[in-house]
Amino acid sequence: MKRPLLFTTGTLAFVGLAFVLVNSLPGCRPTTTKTVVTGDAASKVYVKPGAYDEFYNFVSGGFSGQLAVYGLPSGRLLREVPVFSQDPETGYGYSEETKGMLMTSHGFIPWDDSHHPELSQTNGVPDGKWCFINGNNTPRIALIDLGTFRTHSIIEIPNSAGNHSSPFTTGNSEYVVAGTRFSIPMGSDAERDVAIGSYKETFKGTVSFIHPEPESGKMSIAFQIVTPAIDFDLSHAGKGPSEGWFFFSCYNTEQAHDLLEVNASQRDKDFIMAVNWKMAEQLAKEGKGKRVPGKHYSNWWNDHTHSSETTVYEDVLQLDPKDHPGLIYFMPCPKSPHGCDVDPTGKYIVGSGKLAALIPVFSFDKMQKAIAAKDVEGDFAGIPVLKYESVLHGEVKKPGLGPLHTEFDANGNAYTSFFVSSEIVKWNVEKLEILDRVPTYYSIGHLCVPGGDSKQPWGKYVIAYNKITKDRYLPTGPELSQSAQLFSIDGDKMELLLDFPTTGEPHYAQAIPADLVKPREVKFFKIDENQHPYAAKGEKDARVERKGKEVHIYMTSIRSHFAPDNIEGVKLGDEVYFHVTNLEQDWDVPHGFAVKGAQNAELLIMPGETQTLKWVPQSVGVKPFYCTDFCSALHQEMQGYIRVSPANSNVPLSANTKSPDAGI
Ligand code: RUQ
Ligand code: CUA
Repeated sequence: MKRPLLFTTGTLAFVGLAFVLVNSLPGCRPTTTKTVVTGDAASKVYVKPGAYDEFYNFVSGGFSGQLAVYGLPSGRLLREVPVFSQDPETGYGYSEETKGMLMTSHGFIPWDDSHHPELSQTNGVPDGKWCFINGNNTPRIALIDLGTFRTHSIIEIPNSAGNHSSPFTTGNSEYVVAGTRFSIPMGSDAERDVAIGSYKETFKGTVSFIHPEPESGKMSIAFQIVTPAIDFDLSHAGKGPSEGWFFFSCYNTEQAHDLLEVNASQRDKDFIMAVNWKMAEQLAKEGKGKRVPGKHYSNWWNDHTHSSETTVYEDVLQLDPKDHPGLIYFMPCPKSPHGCDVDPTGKYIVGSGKLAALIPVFSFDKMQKAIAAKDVEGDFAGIPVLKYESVLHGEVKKPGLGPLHTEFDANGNAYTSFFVSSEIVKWNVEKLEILDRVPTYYSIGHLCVPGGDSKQPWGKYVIAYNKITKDRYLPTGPELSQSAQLFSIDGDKMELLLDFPTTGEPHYAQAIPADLVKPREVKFFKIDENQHPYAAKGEKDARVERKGKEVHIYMTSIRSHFAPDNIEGVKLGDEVYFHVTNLEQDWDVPHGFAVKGAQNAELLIMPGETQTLKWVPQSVGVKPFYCTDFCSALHQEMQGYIRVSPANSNVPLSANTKSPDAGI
């Protein structure tokens, strides 16, 4: 969804003439074009054949629902990890084992809109163990295991709608958070069936704290804090001195429920909400709060049974800040803040107001003093609102138009993206001085510095994720792929090195040195540890069994044959389950499995794994099946037949399990 304009005329008045000028330029091309790439840029991104990239870059797929992994500095696409969307290439969400990963209280959901990858952390630094990502549409958080680069668990967030402010992590991944974008009515059916016009009285927001178990990666909701009805946009955890707090940007403090474009842009300032999560954790431990209705699914991938497992929860622990003074505070923040970023020292919180002509930087220290001195300007729906001047470290003046997101380097500098003026601006956090600016092509959304939201940024690059591509690549019809741009930040001035296309719509992204991820790699699954109930751990186990209308085929695959490879005795009306075990015990030898007329997908089975394709034959005849992944010189011979007879046939069920390995 590439929208050339962030706002329409209804809101232009707020930003003024400069805004009109920029927006009326074709393709938002910045006026200060600096397209010249210096001669040695190519050598800085060149990764010679056979050599590895220095960083992994985990990039959200946006409306693709997936997570893409690129190498940096080359910009090479290494993998697309299926997360929230079915993937016929691997069978994810189609195989009997993986379908459960996409189950929710709304039933099976084959898609979502994923915005923010967030790496797990130890002591405030990304550790290369997991990558989290949010699903916006049907509120969920996924955890991707960086040993397998597969989705390992997905939890649904109840009492939430539009899980945008998510899944940012605390310093030791004790929690990842989920703040609702849309406030909604909650509770019983009668409490939820209310007039939309009663928004202010009956709607509520929530922010949820999700705990991933350190060993298993199973996720559960530790507690949920209920808030006045507003929209939450983004968030980040405190660190260092601000460890124990979480900060969320909020807009629509006008509490509008229609025409938000205009009606949620009325107030001069919205809020950053500060949450004392250590206090919330303590309250939860003490049994405070109450369990409220909130049915949700928590799905988990078992690497031994090669199957998903689901726990369904009926309720959730909710804490109401009205009962617990000190749990949350609001800090006024100009105007419709989007990004909410905490610098590496943990002393400063940056709010980026989409409609603001400055960047406010808040001081955690001042915030604590204001809380102690009860230095409030009033309350919002019962929640104390601290005084802007009292919590402000200072403002970056005239930084650009439409600030969205900020990342940091290790030298006290911040890099803020500006959608409207289409640029990255570098500034000093302590001094609030602008140091440099570079144009982006075009209309940057998020940006990423390796480790740039952590205690210890690795720096080196800033990558822009742009919403509009226009003339940057060869045309591909009405839709162009979105684009990323890599800049060096080693010197005082940012330097453009590379453009590369991205899949889906990149929102946020994170990058980590490859050396922190590589040692964790799983190269294959051990066949002895395969506990799949339908595994055939060797060709001697290959067989066919009938249970009423179900035919279960225990099938093995190894270079370059299936056992069994000829099956007879299936009848129209049967449901056939191909349980295929890949017997290989070597890296990078998946086998595929496809059968003619299958209405779901293929399977791509990793070494040592068992996966199941359900097939309901629609006609009589002999149907072929084959391996879809070119696995050996005789890959094309890796094939077989299954005979389908009429419903009343009495062809006996039989299977040819002879194989070269068995000496035929
Ligand atoms: S968003 S482009 Cu993170 Cu969904 Cu800012
Ligand atoms: Cu197995 Cu091709």
